[in-house]
Amino acid sequence: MHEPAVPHLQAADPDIAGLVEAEARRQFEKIRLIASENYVSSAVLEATGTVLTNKYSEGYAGKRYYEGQQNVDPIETLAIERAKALFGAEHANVQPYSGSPANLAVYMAFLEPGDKVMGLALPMGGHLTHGWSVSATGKWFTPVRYEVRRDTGRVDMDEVRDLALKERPKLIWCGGTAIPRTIDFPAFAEIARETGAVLAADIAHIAGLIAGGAHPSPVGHADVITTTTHKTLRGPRGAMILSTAEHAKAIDKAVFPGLQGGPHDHTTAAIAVALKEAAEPGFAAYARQVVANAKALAAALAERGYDLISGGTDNHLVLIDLTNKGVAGKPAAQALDRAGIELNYNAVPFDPRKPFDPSGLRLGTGAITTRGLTEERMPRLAAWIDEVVRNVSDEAVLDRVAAEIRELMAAYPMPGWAPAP
Ligand code: DSN
Repeated sequence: MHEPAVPHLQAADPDIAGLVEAEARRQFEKIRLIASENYVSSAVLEATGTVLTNKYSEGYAGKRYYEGQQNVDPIETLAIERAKALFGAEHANVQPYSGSPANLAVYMAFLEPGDKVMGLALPMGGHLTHGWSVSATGKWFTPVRYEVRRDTGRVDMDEVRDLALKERPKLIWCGGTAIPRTIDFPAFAEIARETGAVLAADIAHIAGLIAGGAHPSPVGHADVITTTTHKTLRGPRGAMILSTAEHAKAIDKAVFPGLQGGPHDHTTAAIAVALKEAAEPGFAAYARQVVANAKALAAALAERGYDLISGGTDNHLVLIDLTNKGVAGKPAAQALDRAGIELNYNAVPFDPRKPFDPSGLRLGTGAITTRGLTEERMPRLAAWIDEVVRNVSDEAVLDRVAAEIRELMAAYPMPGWAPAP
């Protein structure tokens, strides 16, 4: 059952309570491999459900537009100080509602409409908000896109430099949503310096790895850093912007009043809790284990003939091109979900298929590592994935794998779920 228990919700709204209960069970029983998801601690979960949700706090600590900030000011200040200490940053803003608003704030701080922005193309692993055509950032600014190399599946820094010198963007993004390899922040910084661009690092996926020392940090290289707080960082749904002191004012002004009204104070409190947890020694071990699991899973999949973009992974994320398996990403992802393995279908670089029915699968090990799974389990997990991908329409196989996975996951506790007394 959901933990903490929700008796008032059950009494007031059994429909919603029932669905919450079902979701907690679903999260407990499945192998969750969506690369952008995780399990928050019970403390983070509790913080998000507090009376802080009742409060309005437009402005910043000491300069609010509403009274009654005696407790909210110190909460937000704690979150800011913890973010700065954890990442070694000079400035932190913890108010963005999520990753896309955080990224929009960067445009608001540094660009005028129509200015040129350069980012990794979405089908190559970039993010919508790095100037993709359907996003406001691609409509209201002038996008220039770099790609990964067809032969390596990796970003080629010489190509990025040539494009930046030719196009002279005002803003360069590094980072994205489907990048299995280490991001070369110093090389991006050098290019930004040479071309006079602002460098923004979107570390949403790898923030927890950076905090735990399992991926190099962009601090000292990027002018501004955006991140969600709920992926490998293992906090609530939310976001932060880190920057040098030089850009602090512009960033704060862009978030409020530029783009947002009142911050979500219950989220701010939960971010503060997650940042405290990420500063504890156990978090570095978690971050290392996330990477070890991803490498072990990638190796086991490669052994079974899976075509991995870039040949493997340096972080939490593995991107598979299923073309050689004769099945598209969407039916494979749907069958895997039926069989207790939750991940997402994803475009792969140079994908000939459409984004809603692409060739690939994306998976990540942040959540299963929180559950306590280690490298030894990864060959079995790869075997299940393989069995399902080879039998996407065989209901008996999917049912059997789902039962085996339920049995395995019953041994790995999950914050937010307690066995019925
Ligand atoms: N939706 C996030 C992800 O899954 O990577 C990016 O916005």
